[in-house]
Amino acid sequence: MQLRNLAPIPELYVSYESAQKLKVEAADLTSWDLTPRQICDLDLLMNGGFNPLKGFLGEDDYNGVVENMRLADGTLWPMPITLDISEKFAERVEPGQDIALRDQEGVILATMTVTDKWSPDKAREAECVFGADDLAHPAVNYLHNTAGKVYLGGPVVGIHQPVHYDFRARRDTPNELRAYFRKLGWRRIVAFQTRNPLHRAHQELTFRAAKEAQANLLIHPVVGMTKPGDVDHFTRVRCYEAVLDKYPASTTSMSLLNLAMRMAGPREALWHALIRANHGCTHMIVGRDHAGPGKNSLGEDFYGPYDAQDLVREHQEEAGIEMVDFKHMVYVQERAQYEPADEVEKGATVLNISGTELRRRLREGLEIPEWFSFPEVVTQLRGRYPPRSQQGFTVFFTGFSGSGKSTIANALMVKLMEMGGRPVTLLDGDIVRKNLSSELGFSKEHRDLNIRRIGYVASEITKNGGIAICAPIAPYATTRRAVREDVEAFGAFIEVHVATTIEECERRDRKGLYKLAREGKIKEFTGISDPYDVPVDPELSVETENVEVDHCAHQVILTLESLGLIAA
Ligand code: PPS
Repeated sequence: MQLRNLAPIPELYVSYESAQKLKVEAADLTSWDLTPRQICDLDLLMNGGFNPLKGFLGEDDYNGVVENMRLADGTLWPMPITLDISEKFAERVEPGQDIALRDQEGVILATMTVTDKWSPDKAREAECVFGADDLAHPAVNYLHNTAGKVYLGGPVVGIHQPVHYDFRARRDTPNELRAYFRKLGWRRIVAFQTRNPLHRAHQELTFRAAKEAQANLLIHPVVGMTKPGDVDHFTRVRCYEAVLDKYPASTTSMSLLNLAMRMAGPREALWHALIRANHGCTHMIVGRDHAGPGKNSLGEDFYGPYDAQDLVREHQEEAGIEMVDFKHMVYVQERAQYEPADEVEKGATVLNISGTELRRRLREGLEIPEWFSFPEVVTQLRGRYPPRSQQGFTVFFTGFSGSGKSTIANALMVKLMEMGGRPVTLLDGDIVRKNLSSELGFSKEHRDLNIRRIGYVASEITKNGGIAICAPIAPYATTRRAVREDVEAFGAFIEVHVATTIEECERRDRKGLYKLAREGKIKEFTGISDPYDVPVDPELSVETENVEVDHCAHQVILTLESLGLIAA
C-alpha cells in the first residue's frame, strides 16, 4: 500500500515542451528580477515544498495568514510568502497582467498572473508574524529596510528550477525525497532542521530522537538564507558530510533545503513542520527556542523557550507531522558520554561549550576537546575561522598630506614582509590615485568614492588572508567608518592616525602643495581649504615630530602583536 506521505505531491512546473514554448512567449512580458530571498521562496513554491500554495499570496490569503495563520479558505499556513516589489515597478503592473519572474542572471524561472496588488501594513505584519515591530529582529529589519513597499500576489507557472552549482547531488525536491524514501522502504522519517554545524551533542540527540520515534533520520539543513552572521553553508555542508559517517549505516540520510528562514520562532517551527511533511517526513525534531532570532532591542528574548514546541504540538495533527521534543544533551564527564540533561545523576560533572566560547577558541586557536566535536568538523571550522595570527587584516593610516603616512606605511610593509607568513599589499594614496582612481578629483563625492574603492580592495585582501596597508588622507570620519565595517566582516581593522599637525606638514611642504594651496592654486586642499575629521578613537595615534620613522612603524607592530594578529 502506498503511504500518503510518500505519494507524489503537486508541483507548479509545466512539462518540458510547454516550458520551452512559455519561455519564448514570456520574453515579451514585463519582468521582475527576483531578490535572493524571493528565489528561495519561488524554488519551494514551484517544487511543492510550500504545498498547498499555488503562488505568491494574494491580499485575502495574506491577511488571513498574518492574522490567524490561515489562508482565506481556512488552510493552516503560518508564514506570509509575498512578492515584494518597488513602487516604481508597481506602476508598470496591474491585476490581470502576466509577468515574468527572472533570476539575477535574467533567466526566466516562472510566469505569474497578477491577481492582487496592494501596499501592506508592515508594522501590523511585524507585530502579528514576528511578535514585535522591532528592528532587532532580522526579518522585521528585512521587512522595513529591504523588502519593497508594494506586494503582488497571484498563481505561478513554473518554467525552470533555480540553478545551483554547489552540492548538486545533495539537493532534492520534495518528490525526489519521497521517491528516495519509497525506494529504500523508509516509512517513518524524522527530520532534523538545522542552520548550524553539528557537533557530538547534536549527533546524539538526533540519533536518540530517531530511535524514540522508531524512524529513519533525515538531516535537513537550510542552505538558502539563515541568520546573518551564521557559518556559511559551504563550510556547514562539509561538516555535515563528516558527521553523516557517525550514524549507523543505512539509518540516516542528508538533503539540503533551499529555504530562506525568517527566524520567526513558533510560527517558523510550524512552517518548518509543514515543509517537512511536504518532503515526506512523518516526524520533526523541535528544540528549545527553535529558529530564535536572538535578543530584542531591550535585550530580552523575542519568544519563550518552549513557545515553538507548544505551537507545533497544538497543530501537529492538522499539519500531518508529529513533533519529537528536542532532548537537551549534556556531556557527563564521569560516564564519558552524552545524556539528556534531565537524566543526569545528581553530583555528576556536566561539561559544556557555548557557541560564544567555541568562537573564542577558534579565534584564538585554542583546543576544542574531542568530547565536544568530531575532529573532522573542527578541521573544517578551523579552516574557515583560522586563529587571529593567520587571519587577514587591514592597517589604515589617515592624516594630512605630508604627515608621513606613506613613509611609515612603507617601513611597516617591509617589516611585515621580513616576518613573512602573509602577503602584504600597500594601497598608498598617491599610488591608488594613479591606478584605481585616476579619473577622480578632490570633491567630497570623489574623495568618498576613492576611499570606498580602497576599502573594497582592502576587504577583499583581508577576506583572503592577506595584509592590506592603506595610506590615504581619508579626511571624513563617516567614510572611514564605512570602510571599517566593510573590512571587519572579514578580519581586523586597525586605524592609525598619523597625528602630525597641519602647521608641521605645511612647514615641511615636501611636495610644495601647501604653498600652492595657500595661493589658491589648488582648491579644496585638506587642512587648508577642506576639512579633516580628527579620528576620535583610533587603534593607534602616532606622533612624527622628532621621532624616527622606524620607531613609528615599530609602534604599529607592537599594536598588531597586542591584538594577537602577529606572533610576539
Ligand atoms: S583622499 O582625500 O583621501 O581621497 O586623498 P588621497 O587619495 O590620499 O590623495 C592625497 C594626495 O593627493 C595630493 N593632493 C591633494 N591632497 C589633498 N587635497 C587636495 N586638494 C589635493 N590635491 C592633490 C596630495 O599630494 C596627497 O598626497 P599625500 O601622500 O597625502 O601627501
